[in-house]
Amino acid sequence: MKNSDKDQVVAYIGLGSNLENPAEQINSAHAAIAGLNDVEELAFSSLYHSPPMGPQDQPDYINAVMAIATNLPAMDLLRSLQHIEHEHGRVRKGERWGARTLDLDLLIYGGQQIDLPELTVPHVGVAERAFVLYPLYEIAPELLVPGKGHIADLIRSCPLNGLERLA
Ligand code: PH2
Ligand code: MG
Ligand code: MG
Repeated sequence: MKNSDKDQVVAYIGLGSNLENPAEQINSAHAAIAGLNDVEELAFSSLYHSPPMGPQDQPDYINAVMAIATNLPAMDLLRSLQHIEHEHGRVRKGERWGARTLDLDLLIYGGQQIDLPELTVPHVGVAERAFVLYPLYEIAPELLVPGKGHIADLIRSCPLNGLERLA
């Protein structure tokens, strides 16, 4: 079901890739998200290079964060993001934190806190992962992360862990 315009929310999406030309995967996913019905792009961060969190026998990642305004309910947005992951050759192998061509995480959906088997918002990574927090801070330095606090405070207790912003 589609929400009406008055239900438009600002949402933030985390993008990550470490296979098959990661920068290209991120740029292509950016275009695919911007092209979704009922989604309007508000901002897109720089690309960031980051060492893998989790298993170390995998390539480094490219990460970015995108802000959108959308009328899509959170679960519909999640489905659309999963569809884009699939189109980019994402194969779910069941290995936690393993390599992937494209990972799209719904980080924040308006002021909502969602706790469903399939969807936790804000995303668990928002408060503690440098490759999420720093790109998010770049495009939303005043953001209040629902249930977690002001982004400036979260950044202060989050070391860079090798994260580098690409020119
Ligand atoms: N995503 C993971 C696992 N590890 N490491 C980095 N640097 N960036 C990611 O996006 C990432 C990760 C699972 O989603
Ligand atoms: Mg992820
Ligand atoms: Mg994911």
